[in-house]
Amino acid sequence: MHNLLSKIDSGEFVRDFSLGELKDLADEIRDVLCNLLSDRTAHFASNLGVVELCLALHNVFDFRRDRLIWDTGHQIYPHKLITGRYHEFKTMRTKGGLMGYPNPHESEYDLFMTGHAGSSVSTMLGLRSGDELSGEEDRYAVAVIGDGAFPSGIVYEALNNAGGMKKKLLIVLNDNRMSICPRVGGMATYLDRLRTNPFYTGLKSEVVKALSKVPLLGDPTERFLAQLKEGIKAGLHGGMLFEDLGIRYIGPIDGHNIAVVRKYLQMVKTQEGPVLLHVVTEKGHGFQPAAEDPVFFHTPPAFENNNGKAVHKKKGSSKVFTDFASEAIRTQMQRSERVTVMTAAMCQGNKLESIRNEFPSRFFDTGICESHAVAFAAGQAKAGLRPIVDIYSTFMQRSYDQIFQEVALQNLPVVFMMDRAGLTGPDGPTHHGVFDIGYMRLFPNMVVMAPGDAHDMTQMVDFAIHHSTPCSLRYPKAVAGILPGERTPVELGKAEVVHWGLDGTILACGSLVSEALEASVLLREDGLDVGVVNARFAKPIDRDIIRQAISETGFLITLEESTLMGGFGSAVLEVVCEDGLPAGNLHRMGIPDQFIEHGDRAELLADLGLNAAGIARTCRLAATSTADLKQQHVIR
Ligand SMILES: Cc1ncc(C[n+]2csc(CCOP(=O)(O)OP(=O)(O)O)c2C)c(N)n1
Repeated sequence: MHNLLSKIDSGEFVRDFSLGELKDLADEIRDVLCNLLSDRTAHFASNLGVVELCLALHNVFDFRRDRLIWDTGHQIYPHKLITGRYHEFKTMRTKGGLMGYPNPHESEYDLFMTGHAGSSVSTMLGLRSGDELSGEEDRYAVAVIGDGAFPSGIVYEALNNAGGMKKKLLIVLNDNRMSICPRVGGMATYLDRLRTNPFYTGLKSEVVKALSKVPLLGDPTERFLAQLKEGIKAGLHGGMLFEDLGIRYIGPIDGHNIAVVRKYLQMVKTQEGPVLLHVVTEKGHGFQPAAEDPVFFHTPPAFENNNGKAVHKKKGSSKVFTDFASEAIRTQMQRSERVTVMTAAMCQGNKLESIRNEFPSRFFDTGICESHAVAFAAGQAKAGLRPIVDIYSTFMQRSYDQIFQEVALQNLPVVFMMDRAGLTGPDGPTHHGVFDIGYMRLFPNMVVMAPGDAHDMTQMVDFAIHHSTPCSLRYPKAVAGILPGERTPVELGKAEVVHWGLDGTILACGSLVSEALEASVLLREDGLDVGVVNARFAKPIDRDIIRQAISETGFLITLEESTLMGGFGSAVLEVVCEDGLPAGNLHRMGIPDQFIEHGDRAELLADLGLNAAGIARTCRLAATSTADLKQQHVIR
C-alpha cells in the first residue's frame, strides 16, 4: 500500500524524487500518521503539519553530511519515515521500539536526542562552527523551529550569536500559529504581522512566478534576493527584527507547497551568512479534525481513523494527580486574590484551562520560557503575591538558576508544582522527571514535598501557600488514590505512618506509597509484617521516624520514583550518618544512575523493581539479611 515508503531505507532516496513522487510520498506519510494512533497516544497534529517541509528539506539537502536539527523533536515522525524507519514505525513509543523524538542510536540522521524546546539554533550554530573549524565548511546547517518554541530565551541567545558570527546557516521558522495551545506574547503578534505581509498574501503568486524564471544559482539569485529584501523593507518592514540582528529574513512562504519550499531552500543554500526562512503551515494539515482542533490533537488519546473522522476509544474516568493539583490551585485562587498561577505553555497538560477562564487576570502563560516564568514569579512574590509555578519536573530544569538566585536566595514564598515527576512513560528519557528531588533539596530555604495521594495534594498546596519560604511539590503522571485509614494533617517535616510493621519499614516518598502498601499486603502472605510510612517531606526530613524505624523494625527501605543519587534515599543516608545510626540494613530503592528508556510507566517501574512485586522482593531479601545479621551477632 505504501509503495514509495516501503522502498525508502535512507534519506538519500528522497534526494532524487520528482515533484510528483514527493507529493505521492506526502500522501503515504499522512496515511501512516493517521493510522498510527489507533492503539496509542502520540504526537499527531505537529507531524501532519511538517510533511511537505520535511520532504523538501531532504530533497534539497543531503543530511548524511548536512546538519539538520528539528527543534524539540516532537514533529520528527515524517523524518523518521523517510530515513529508513518505516518498517519499525509501528513500534513508535513502545518499549524497545522507536522513540517519539530524535534518537542518534536509531539513525545517523538524528543528531541529538532532544525533547525540550528551544535549543536547535544553538546546537546547529555549534555544528556549523565545529564543521568549519574541522575544514568541512561544505556541510550546510539547518534548524527547524516552531513558532511555539521560538520565544524561548535560549533562541535569542543563539540568534544574537548567529547574527554576530555571520555563519552560513538556515533557520526555518515553522509558523502554524500554535504552540500546544494558541501561542502567546509579543513575538506571536509580530509573526502575525509578518503573515499579513503582501508578500505572503497578495504578492505570493507573482513572486512564485518570478521565482520560476530566475536561475537558481549564481548572481541572479543574489540580485533577486537583494531586491526581495529591499522590497520587503520598503513595504511592511517585514522581518526587520531579524535583518537588524544580521540575519537575512525571507518569507513568509506556503509550507505545504513542496515546489515553493524546495525552490526557496535551493535559493537560500546559495546565500552567505545566516538566513531565517519563515514558512507558514497548518498544524494538523490533511486530517480535518486535527486541523480544526490542533490543541486536542497535539497528543490525542488513541483513536481510529474512520475515513477522515476520528473515532475515539472509551476513556477511563479515574482522576490523576494533575486533576487534584489543578483543583487545589483553584481552591487557593478562590480563597485569596493574592494567589496567582504560571504555566510555561502547558496550560492543557497542567489542566489549567478552566482556571485560565475563571481567573484571567491571575493566570499567566509565559510561553515556553520556564526560566522567565520562575523569575517572573519571584518578582510577584516580592510584590506581595503568592505565585504558584506549575511546570513539569523535566522542564523546571530550565529554570535552575532562577530557582537558586531569584527564589531560594531571596527566600521568597514561591510554590513550585512539579507535575510529571517520575517516569513519564512513552516520551522517554527527555521527559522523565527524575532529578527534581536532588536539585530542589540542595537549596537552603526550600521545602521539598511529595504527596502520597489525592488527600495530601490538597493539604500540601494549602500548606505551601501559607508557608513563608519557597516550597516544591512533586507528583507523577498517574492515578491518584486515597490512602487507607485515619489521616494526619500535613505538618512541616513530618512523615505519616500508614501502617507500622515490626519486620521492617518501607519509607516511601510520594508516588510509590500505594505500591509500597500493595507490597506489604503481598508480604503479609509470607508472614512478614512490613510497615509503610508516607514520607511526605524530602526536606526537612522526618529524622524521628528514621531513627524509630531503624531501631524498632527489622530493616528500612527507602522508596522513590527519582534518581537514587542525591534523591530521597540519599537524604535518609545523610541523616543516618549525621545521627550515628546503624546503616547495615538500610536499602535504597529508586532510579539508578542511568537514563531510562521510553515505555509504559508500569512496565518501566516493573523493570526497575519499583512496583509492588519488586518492592516485596527487595523486602524479602532485606528480611533475610536481617536474620543473617542477627545470626552473625549471636555467633560473635
Ligand atoms: C522546554 C520545554 N517546555 C515545554 C515543552 C512542551 N512542548 C512540547 S511541544 C510544545 C509546543 C511547541 O510548539 P511549536 O514549536 O510551535 O511546534 P508545533 O507543535 O506547533 O508544531 C510544547 C510546549 C517542551 N517540549 N520543552
